[in-house]
Amino acid sequence: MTALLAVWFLPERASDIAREVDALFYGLLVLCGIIAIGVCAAVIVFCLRYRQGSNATRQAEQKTIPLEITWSAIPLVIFIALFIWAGAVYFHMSKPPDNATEIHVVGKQWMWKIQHPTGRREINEIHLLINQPVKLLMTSQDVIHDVFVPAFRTKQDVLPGRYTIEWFTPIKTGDYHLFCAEYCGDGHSRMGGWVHVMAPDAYAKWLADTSTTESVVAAGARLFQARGCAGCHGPNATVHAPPLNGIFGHPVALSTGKTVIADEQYIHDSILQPKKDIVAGYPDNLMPTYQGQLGEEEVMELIGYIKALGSTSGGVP
Ligand code: HEC
Ligand SMILES: [Cu+2]
Repeated sequence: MTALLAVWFLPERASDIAREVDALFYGLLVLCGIIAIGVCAAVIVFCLRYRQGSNATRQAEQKTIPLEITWSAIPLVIFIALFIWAGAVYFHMSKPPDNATEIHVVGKQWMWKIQHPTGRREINEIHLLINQPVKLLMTSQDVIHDVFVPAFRTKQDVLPGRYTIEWFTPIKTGDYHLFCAEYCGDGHSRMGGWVHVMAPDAYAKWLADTSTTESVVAAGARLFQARGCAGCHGPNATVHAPPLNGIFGHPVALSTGKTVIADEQYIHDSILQPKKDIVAGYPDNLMPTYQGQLGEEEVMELIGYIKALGSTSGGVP
């Protein structure tokens, strides 16, 4: 039945989450519909029964407490159930599986810049393999944008200076519209493109196209040398800087006594605003800021490289 309704009202369902989102949507729609019909019916019945001149009793009800408890308790149970249902869908949408392919997305007025782990870049287009979970690591280099793929039922703001993620598993081959869903200036309506979900053989053919030069990790490694990071963080550095091997995903003690997990945002901020969080036991004025010197795409490549560094102790090789 919901499949039939989806055909009528909603765009195609091309991701695994779409089914859950639609079920929730129709659940709410049916519930609201039942309540709306009930209220309208009550209005009509009361209009007729208590119309001027009718001889219905107009005396106030004496014992109203049981009635009030009933009409409070029933909606409470229904709303808590809805909360749990929606919460379950929300948590599913916010936690990408470990085997998800990570794709970098940078929004700017007015285009989407995409980079695959292989290093391959695209603009306003994303080629994906069917049934392979995808995690988009997203940021903006100017104003707030928003990645919206109706067929996947996923939508997430993309913010300057901050990372957000969006993940899904495409389950149907085809071309699906990609929109920017946050008004971002003149060219907003043109800021969109296509997501191409491909079968394994077509995807392999697309991948084999050799326009790719270096992988994200290789590009990050190159930047790490070229931008002087290795001069301080490398194994032969004479400077007192923390080694970066294996820090990703692990706790870091800060000079304030707090401990944070070294996630993408932490590393991003360490590079662009090094004064924000100082690692305990290290000088606070040594690491230069790369604000204005490294673009968001380059910072993402550096993060890709730092993520890939093994957990061996000592400096960066
Ligand atoms: C002049 C030396 C120097 C250079 C160049 C430098 N860093 Fe640092 N970096 C430091 C020092 C010192 C710290 C520790 C103090 C702090 O947190 O600011 C640090 C901290 C960090 C941290 C946090 C480490 C942790 O253990 O939590 C990261 C990530 C980082 N740097 C990445 C980079 C990257 C990427 C580059 C190149 C784009 C770079 N650094 C260039 C000296 C340097
Ligand atoms: Cu936009």
